[in-house]
Amino acid sequence: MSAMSSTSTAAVGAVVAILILGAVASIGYYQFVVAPAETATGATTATTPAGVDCITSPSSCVNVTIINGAGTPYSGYPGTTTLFGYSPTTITVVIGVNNTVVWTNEDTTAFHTATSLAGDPASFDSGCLDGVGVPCPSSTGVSTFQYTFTVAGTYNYHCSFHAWMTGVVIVKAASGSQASTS
Ligand SMILES: [Cu+2]
Repeated sequence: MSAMSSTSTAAVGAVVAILILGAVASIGYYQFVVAPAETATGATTATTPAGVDCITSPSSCVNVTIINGAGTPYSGYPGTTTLFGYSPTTITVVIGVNNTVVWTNEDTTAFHTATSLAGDPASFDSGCLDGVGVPCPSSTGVSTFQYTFTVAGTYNYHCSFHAWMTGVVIVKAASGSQASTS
């Protein structure tokens, strides 16, 4: 009897442990996935601006795909020397019209980022975006990144993990309100 009792005690302990882990995971899911703007440090970031819902307002947004095979240079285009990773590689957006860009990692071979480079008019960084079946080392289940450009200019960006992955976002001022240089 005592053996059975200790077995069921252990079973109860395991269930309790699983429940606690589940609660922790749920809190983590809420903090980092459901409410990414409220980071664990309490700092708000500019990476998920409020007010732009690309699902309900797709015309406000431009989609960029991180293509399958981007983690291996040239693999997507046998025989070419063209560097690649983002599709379209170069996009042009207009402030107030379609200046929210959504990157989605569709690569089944690697996780990636979309990260601005020094000299850009403003900075952005997706952080690690999960690949399809390829979670980031500290994955929170995020494979898309949305950023709204509010400063006109040309942005060169890259993947922090793969130097050959580069892209360009050309941001134009809204027509009739050219940016002043004075
Ligand atoms: Cu990459």
